[in-house]
Amino acid sequence: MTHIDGGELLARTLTAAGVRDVFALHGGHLESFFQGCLNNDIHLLDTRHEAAAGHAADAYARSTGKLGVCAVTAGPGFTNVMTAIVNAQLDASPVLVIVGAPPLREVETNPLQGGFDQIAVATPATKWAHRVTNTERIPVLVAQAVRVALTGRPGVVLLEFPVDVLHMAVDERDVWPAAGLPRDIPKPAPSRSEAARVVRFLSEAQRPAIMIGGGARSPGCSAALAKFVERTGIPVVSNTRARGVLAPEHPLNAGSFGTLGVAKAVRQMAADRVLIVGARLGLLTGGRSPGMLNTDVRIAQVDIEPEEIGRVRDVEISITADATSAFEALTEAASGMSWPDFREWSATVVGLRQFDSVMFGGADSAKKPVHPYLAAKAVVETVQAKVRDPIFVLDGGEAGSWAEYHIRPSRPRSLLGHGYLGCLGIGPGMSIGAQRAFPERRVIQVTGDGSIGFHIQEFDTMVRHGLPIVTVILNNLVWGMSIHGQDIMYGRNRRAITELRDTGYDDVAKAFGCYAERVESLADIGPAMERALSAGRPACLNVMVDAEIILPATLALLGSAGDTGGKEIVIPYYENIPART
Ligand SMILES: Cc1ncc(C[n+]2csc(CCOP(=O)(O)OP(=O)(O)O)c2C)c(N)n1
Repeated sequence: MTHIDGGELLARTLTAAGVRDVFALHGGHLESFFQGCLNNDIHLLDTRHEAAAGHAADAYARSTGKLGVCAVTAGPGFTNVMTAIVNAQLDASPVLVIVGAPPLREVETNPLQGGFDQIAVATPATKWAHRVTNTERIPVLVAQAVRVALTGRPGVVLLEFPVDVLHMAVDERDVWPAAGLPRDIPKPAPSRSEAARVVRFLSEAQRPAIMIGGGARSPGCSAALAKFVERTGIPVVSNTRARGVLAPEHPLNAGSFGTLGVAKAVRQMAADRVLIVGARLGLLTGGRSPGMLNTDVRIAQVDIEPEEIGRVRDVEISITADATSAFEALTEAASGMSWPDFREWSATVVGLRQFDSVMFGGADSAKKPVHPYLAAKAVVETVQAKVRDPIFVLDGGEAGSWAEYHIRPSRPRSLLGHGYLGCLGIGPGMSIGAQRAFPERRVIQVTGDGSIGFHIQEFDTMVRHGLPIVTVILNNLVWGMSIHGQDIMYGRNRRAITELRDTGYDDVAKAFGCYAERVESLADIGPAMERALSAGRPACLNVMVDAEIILPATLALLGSAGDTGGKEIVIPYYENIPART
């Protein structure tokens, strides 16, 4: 008779599911699992805060498309990881969170690190959250968790392991095997008639566009999408998560969703029909406002999650499908058809994708502190010139967006940043997760001086684990996006809690063991970046940038830049409220 404990069962099942890496921070509640990881060659990467472990697991998932896993202790470990859970869940990232708990045998005894219901807290924030109460069933429940995380619209699953359940040794013959570990992820496809309808719908457009989101990162989608647009001549815009699905130099790549707004504002040309694939309607598609899409735009939407289709706006054609299968079916339906000539329209939108250079390209390059657009350009262009297939992680309020203007990912899953949670402080953990997933690629984090403060201690994790991440802090000595909004709404003499000081973040990074520099002029940024990239260890550049420059998106998020002629009550970041008189 062989006995086996819960931690070993958990580690073995994860191994069977293909898990090789777990991001964690120690807590005795999970001790038998950590021992199981040692036995099963699961690599444990320990961070200095549980949120960073969660963000790392999330980034591992975002950058690979595979399951990301983190393990945190009962009580405070769980509450600390909560932010990362919500951040991943809102962006449909497949993450398994393993959390400890006091012994089942001791419930309601005011135990250590207990006294509240973790599953009740996690349930509304996850796809599935479950308390494992029986050691013999660990493999089958872990298999179920993996399946739920990865199939349909991916998401976060949380399994709570009370310490007695995890440390209990059971007779191996009583263990339920890990039935149902996913082999292939199901890929629903449109029917022929659905595909034909979409193709007809697009062929009757005058100014059609394809909008792709995170769902378009599914395997094979890049090739399927390229084939479809080359057949039809329809330009493509993407949100941050889908950047790189279509090659940056592709003649039909019109950049970000924002290009559609620019085409409206600058050329008075609006898309009349759009096909939205794997992207949710809402914040990122301009909400209900006509800034990006006219209110009468006609929409066909493809999503793996049918409930998502039609949110905020009316959708004429709804299709439940995986993005790759959808583009394959559409290409088939489109073959043999003759297509209208969209060249003038597509050349217009593609030509506007670098409108930022019109707005900011002429900024004074000798000025100190440096214009953030130019600083970010120097950082990103140096990386893109020196490094093959870098991964960028964007954090900060405005800082990351300044960098995003310049980033041209040559493949999908290479640009990680904010999603619906809009959560500052994701950068260090995400960089760690991406670097662990791709040890041979370079990971560059661009963040703000406010944001780096949330998890500055993760420089220690980078150093201990030999992760040569380069962190660039665009330092404007303020909470930039916050102070800009505050100034516009209430005036510069009404500042409240939006100012910071000239902290030596580079000194802090050095103390943790990083290579670090303070950079004050534009001309120094490129060479400093080269030194950081070749330092052979984690590095940090503290780049002084001009606090007076406002990111266009900050103005857009304030609606009418705060000047509504008294007709609206300005609500930062959301729809203004009409003032009824
Ligand atoms: C965790 C969290 N706290 C607070 C906010 C609100 N917030 C949004 S942008 C911003 C300012 C960011 O400042 P910084 O990181 O210095 O970047 P900058 O805008 O100056 O580039 C703040 C405080 C948030 N989004 N997330």
